[in-house]
Amino acid sequence: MYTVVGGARSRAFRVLWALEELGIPYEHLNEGPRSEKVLELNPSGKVPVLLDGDQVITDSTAILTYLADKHGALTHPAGTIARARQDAHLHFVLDEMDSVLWTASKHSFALPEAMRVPEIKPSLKEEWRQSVERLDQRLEGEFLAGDSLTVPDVVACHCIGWAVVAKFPVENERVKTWSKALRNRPAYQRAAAL
Ligand SMILES: N[C@@H](CCC(=O)N[C@@H](CS)C(=O)NCC(=O)O)C(=O)O
Repeated sequence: MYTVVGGARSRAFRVLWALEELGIPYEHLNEGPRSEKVLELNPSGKVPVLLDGDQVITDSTAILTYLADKHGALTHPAGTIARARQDAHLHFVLDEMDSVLWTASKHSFALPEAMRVPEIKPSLKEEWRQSVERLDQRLEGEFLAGDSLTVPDVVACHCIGWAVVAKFPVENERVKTWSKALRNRPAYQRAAAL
């Protein structure tokens, strides 16, 4: 039995959505970052954490890749060119989308107030605008890597939702259409209901 540790409003959502797509039962512990339970499992205090029996796996994309490889879905097989391209999309999403939003979050609420630099926001918004345009160029149609949902779609779509909450605009029509279709998937809706 898998246990997902981390609230559905955090990056744990990516893992909950993936498990719903895979149709695998799991338990969900709605723990916030740095809770006593989370610190026991992950010394950095970050969520999500996945428990596979008594094994602990940290970092949302490591967890997604583990689940996808183990269950043979949401991924191209390891060692193929298709997988290399899929992983390149994933690294793009982490470098150019997740990191921009996380830097914005740090300077909005995560860092101690005295260390926040609100003046960084306009340049992050411009970086974000460029990233969304680059995401558009990467879309192969309905998905990022081939003709079905893979790990980078999950992470990128989560970032789009995060951007909306953070008031980082998403104006590209193709990206809006792609993310809307993903959000309409029953598995996404089930995870969102958590
Ligand atoms: N690269 C990690 C980042 C995890 C992360 O930063 N999670 C946030 C919540 S979405 C957190 O726990 N932040 C608390 C902190 O940084 O102290 C992942 O993808 O899981």
